[in-house]
Amino acid sequence: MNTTASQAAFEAAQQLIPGGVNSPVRAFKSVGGTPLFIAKGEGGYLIDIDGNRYVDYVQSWGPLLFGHRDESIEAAVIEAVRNGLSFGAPTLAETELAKEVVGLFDSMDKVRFVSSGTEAVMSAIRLARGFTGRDDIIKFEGCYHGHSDALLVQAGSGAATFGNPSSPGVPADFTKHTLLAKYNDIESVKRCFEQSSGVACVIIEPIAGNMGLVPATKEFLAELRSLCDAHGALLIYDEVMSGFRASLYGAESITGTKPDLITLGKVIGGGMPVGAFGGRREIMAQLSPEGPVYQAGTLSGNPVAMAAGLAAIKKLKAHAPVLATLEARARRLVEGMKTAAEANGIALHVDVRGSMFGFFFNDAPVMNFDDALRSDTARFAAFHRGMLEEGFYFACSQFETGFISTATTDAMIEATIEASARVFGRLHG
Ligand code: KE4
Repeated sequence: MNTTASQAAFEAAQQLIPGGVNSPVRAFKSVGGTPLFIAKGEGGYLIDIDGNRYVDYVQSWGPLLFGHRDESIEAAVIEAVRNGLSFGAPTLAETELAKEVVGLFDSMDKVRFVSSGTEAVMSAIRLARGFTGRDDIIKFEGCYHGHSDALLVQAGSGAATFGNPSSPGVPADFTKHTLLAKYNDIESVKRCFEQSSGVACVIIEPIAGNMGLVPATKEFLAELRSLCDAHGALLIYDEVMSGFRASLYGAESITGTKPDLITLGKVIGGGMPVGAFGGRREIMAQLSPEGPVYQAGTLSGNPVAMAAGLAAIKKLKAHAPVLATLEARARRLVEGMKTAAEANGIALHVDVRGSMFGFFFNDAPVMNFDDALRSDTARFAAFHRGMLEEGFYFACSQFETGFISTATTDAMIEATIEASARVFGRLHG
C-alpha cells in the first residue's frame, strides 16, 4: 500500500500543527504507522491522498450516519450557503431543528445548540450546578465527555473517589469537585454520594463508546436514577456519540430510564460542527438570557450547520427502521469477525447497539474500564494495520467504537469479514 504522499503530508503538518493533527486520536499513536491524509469521501468509502480507497468504519467518529456526500445533506448545505454563512442572529432553521430534536426525546422540553460535544457537556454541567446550587459531579472511569477541565480527571489514589487531573494544565482545584465511579457498579456510585457534600449531577454515557463499546445495563441505569432522585442530583446522559446512532429516541427508549438532561453532537450536525443539550423546562429555564446560568457562542446555531443537521435528522425520521437494518449489518460484521478470529485461536469480545459496534481483543466480557484495559492493545494495533492494508479503515484505538452507515453495503461487510480472516490468519492465536 503506497502512502508516500501521506507520509510527506504528515511530516509537513507536524512542522506547523502539534503532532500534525487537530485532534490527538487522529495521529495513530496507539496503533503506529502514519496517519492517512484524506482527499475525499464517497458514500461508504474514504480515499486518501495516495489514491488508496478504504471502507470507512470511522465516519468522522460517528457523525456520518448516511455516509460521505449524502445528496440531501449536501443539497441543504449548498442552499443554506447561498443565503450567507452566519448572522449572529436567530434564524428559522434553529427553531426547526429544535422542534425536531425535542420531539424525539421524551425527557426534553427545550434544547440549546452549541458547536461541539465538549461545549454541550461543559454547558450542561454548569446548568446542573446552577439548577441545584451544588458543586460536586460524578463521572465514570472510561467515559469521555470532551476536554473541559472538570472532566479531565483520572482515578485518585487508593479508595479515594475524588479525581485528580488527567492532564497538565488542569489545576487540582478544577477537578476537586469531580468524583469518579466505576461503570456498571452501583456500590461505587453510592460511595461517591457518601463522600460528597452535595452532588449536582451524575454524567454517564448510557451506551459508552469511549472505552470501546460498553453499554450500561438496564438495571444499573435504573439504580442510578433512583440514587439521583434520593439525593436530589440530576442525571445527565451524554449521547454525543450514541444519539441517533443507537436509537432515534435516545438511550431512554432502549433502557427505560429517563435522564434530566441529554447532551448531543455528531449526527445532529450531519457532519457540520453542532452540539446540543436539552432537558425539562424548569431546568432549561435557568439558562441565560431566561435565567442566570451563563452560556454563549458566536457560531452556536449556525444556519449552515443547522441545515446539515436538519437534513440528517429529517432523513433519519423518514427512514426510522433503517437503524434496525444497520444493527443487523453491524451484528453480521462483528459476529463474522469473531468467527474468523476464533478459527485462528484469537479471542474477540464483540457487541453492537444500533449502528455502533465494538470488538475487544479480550477473552472475557467487558463491563467497565478495568475490563477494557485488559484487552490486547498490541494485537489490536496489528489488526488495525493489517485491515488498512486490506482496504478497511477502522478506529485507530482499541478504546473507540466503530460505525455502520447507510452507505455500508452488505457486500462491504462480507468483504470486511473475508479480509479479517486473512489478517487473523497472519496474527494467529
Ligand atoms: P467533541 O467536542 O469532540 O465534538 O465531543 C466530545 C465528546 C463528548 N461526549 C462523547 C460521548 C464523545 O464521544 C465525545 C467525542 N468523541 C470522540 C471520539 N471518541 C471524538 C474524536 C476526537 O476526539 O477527535
